[in-house]
Amino acid sequence: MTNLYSRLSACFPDPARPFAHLHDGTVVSYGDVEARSAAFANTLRSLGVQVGDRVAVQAEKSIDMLMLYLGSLRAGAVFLPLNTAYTAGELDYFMRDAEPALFVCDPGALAAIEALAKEAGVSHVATMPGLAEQASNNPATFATIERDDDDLAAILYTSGTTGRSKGAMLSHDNLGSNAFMLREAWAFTGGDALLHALPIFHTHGLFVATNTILAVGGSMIFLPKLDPKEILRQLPRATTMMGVPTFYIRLLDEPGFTRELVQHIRLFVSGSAPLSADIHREFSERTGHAILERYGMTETNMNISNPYVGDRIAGTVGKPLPGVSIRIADPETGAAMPQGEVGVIEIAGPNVFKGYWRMPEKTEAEFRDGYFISGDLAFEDARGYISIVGRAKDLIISGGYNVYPAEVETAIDELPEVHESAVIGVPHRDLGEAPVAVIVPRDKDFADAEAIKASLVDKLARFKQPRAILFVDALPKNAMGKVQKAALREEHKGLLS
Ligand code: MLC
Ligand code: AMP
Repeated sequence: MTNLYSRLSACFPDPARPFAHLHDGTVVSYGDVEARSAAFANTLRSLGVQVGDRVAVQAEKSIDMLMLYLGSLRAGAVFLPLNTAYTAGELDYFMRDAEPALFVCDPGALAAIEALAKEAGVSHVATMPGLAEQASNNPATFATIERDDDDLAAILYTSGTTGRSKGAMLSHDNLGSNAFMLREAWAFTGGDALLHALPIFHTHGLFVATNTILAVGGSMIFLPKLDPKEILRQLPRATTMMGVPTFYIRLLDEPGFTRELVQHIRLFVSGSAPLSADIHREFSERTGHAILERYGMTETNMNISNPYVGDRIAGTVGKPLPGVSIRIADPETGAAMPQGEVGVIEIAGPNVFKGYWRMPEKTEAEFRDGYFISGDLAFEDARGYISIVGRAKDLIISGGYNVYPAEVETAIDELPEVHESAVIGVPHRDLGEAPVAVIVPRDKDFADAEAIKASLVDKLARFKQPRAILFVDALPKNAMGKVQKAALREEHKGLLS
């Protein structure tokens, strides 16, 4: 029994028990999960989706999208969710690279997606509500397809420090092993009600939150997005919540977010970006709860976590999770660093992905002795707690979304007004950090930031677009001609605060 769905459904409770409480008051039961996921699996079959085919989805968060995810698992297809912020140019690449058998989108995007799909050779396009309606006309039973541990369950695209996005291939056991390990590590039970306000096109909202709840037969309060006022209204019904640091920063801005409101909550989890020790402390003082910070990646799911029972130390991500092997290595040689010294986090275990889709060389380059090289820099203290101190990779994390400066710089450098550019992450109270572009214009008198911003609108997803644009005569460079980003970051660190 290695199809992830079969493993999860073996833990489902009585069919009448709730799985999801929706925003409009609807309750989706475990019986509904079984029936709707079967109906979606049958719908995929009827559209000709074969075992191993990719099912790409770019759609607003909905319970139907979750049921399509489960239906895709059951049908043996490979689920490929895409950030709703991606532009046509970005989607064109994903379609050509992943060659999905089906692309599912929102109704408002249908015409544009159909045009792109035609060009890219994708034969089937459907809207999420259209597919849901088809599912309603299909049988509500389906014999889940048997899959092996290493067969693919999902592909999630992640950008890189060079060039194009890479599709991280995640197997049924990558996801299954992590979900079943997390339910123990974080003490989830069928009595849990998880407040779910994360997007479901990334690891955090789709796998960490959803799979863990399914693995205990618990329930979720399923919200469309982060709306702090709505969170305050729903918290009394919840037992636990997961979020990126911006979630907790925004909750602290709410005067109604009080100790009384959350005294019954058993666990707040933060991840996907660094949670500052100050916010951790402020949260503790306000609520009496120590947020449990954990560390993960698209390629590896969850790796390191503060303990459920024991000290949750602000500014650390805790210790390796059960079954996950972590080494802090010398970035050059791979040798283990002595305790207390900074090295790169390398990860091995059943959670580590199967490689990048159709990119064997890139995959090979990111492994050493069977360990995946994360690109995150960290040290381990005497108690075995790990603190992340920086990144060897040139990456900005804005509100939990990754922005690769190389991609933004390429888009900017293509503009006729620009000679060259450097994109840096600048501290931002709400988003953690946000991209800022430092541009050397071709004409030294050119300083039209708005024109540059306007030119990027169709090229880059909104969260990748620079929050500020600065014009300079020259970029600081070292003897090798490489831009000194650390100097730029230091110079502009107060720009967005
Ligand atoms: C939205 N915008 C952002 C943004 N999110 N800009 C920068 N960074 C972000 N993260 C833009 C919108 O395009 C919009 O632009 C404006 O900001 C406000 O939009 P919004 O829809 O009102 O934003 P909001 O709902 O407030 O979203 C912010 C957020 C959201 C932080 C709540 O981004 C979010 O839910 N992030 C979670 C990301 C996540 O799940 N990451 C997990 C990755 S998995 P304009 O121009 O229209 O004003 C992973 C592995 C692991 O990392 O370890 O978990
Ligand atoms: P993604 O590629 O979207 O999965 O993002 C993974 C990256 O998020 C990691 O490589 C880290 O840089 C970062 N990350 C995730 N969790 C944490 C955390 N708790 N603290 C610091 N960085 C984190």
